[in-house]
Amino acid sequence: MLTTTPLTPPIVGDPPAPPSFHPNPREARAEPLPSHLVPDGRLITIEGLDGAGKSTLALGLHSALGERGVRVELLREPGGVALSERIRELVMDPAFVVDPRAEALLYAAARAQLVRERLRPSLDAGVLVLLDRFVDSSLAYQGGGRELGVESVRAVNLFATDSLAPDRTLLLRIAPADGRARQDMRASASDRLEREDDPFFERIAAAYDELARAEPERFRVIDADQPPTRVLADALFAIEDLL
Ligand code: ATM
Repeated sequence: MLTTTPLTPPIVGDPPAPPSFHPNPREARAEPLPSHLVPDGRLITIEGLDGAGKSTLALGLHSALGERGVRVELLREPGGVALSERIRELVMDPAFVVDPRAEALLYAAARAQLVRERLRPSLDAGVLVLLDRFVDSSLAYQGGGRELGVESVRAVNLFATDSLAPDRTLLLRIAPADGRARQDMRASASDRLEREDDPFFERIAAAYDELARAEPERFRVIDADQPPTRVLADALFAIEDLL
């Protein structure tokens, strides 16, 4: 049985180490590295329908990479920083009826803040960032699920992220009915999106498949209908070239 571990906000790993002061001038020259010598960080995003096991995989990858000595940080969307966590509460609250365009803009606003406040600085400091959902979620959920169209949602998100794109995207693929069944096994109450009907999730699944087909270099599709240890092994294999 799949075990899902709820992510408590904000999801963070080890923050980039601050530059340290060395009384010895030789050591001081060695650190911090000039910016052109700091290796680029990597952005790895994890995508899929609710119930696919993204959060379990994100936690597994975070500890596996940490054990290998990789400087890695785990964040989630919407969320990861205080403002975006507040937007998360709003956008997932079943008490609101949210217009699809407003919904797309709320996710984009949360994303813009995360990029500016956390994501860009970490990548610039050479950290590998694991991100549980990113722009592809908006393309699939709002572009496909809400039928706003992938290209219009993409345009809003290019603005929001200042065109930041993942180095690799792991798509956990699961049949919508199986994702729904896993969701139903959770003790927590359904959020606003989880209350949508089956065709909504079928459109999202189709949009994800289309995105993966369009960018085979960036996407790696992983069968989510496997034990979590197999999913983790597949994911590690899928990012090996970036480590
Ligand atoms: P998680 O449950 O994976 O944390 O995502 C929150 C919800 O927000 C999820 N809902 N369901 N079902 C997917 C949805 N979502 C979007 O619709 N668009 C987005 O851009 C993002 C990041 C999430």
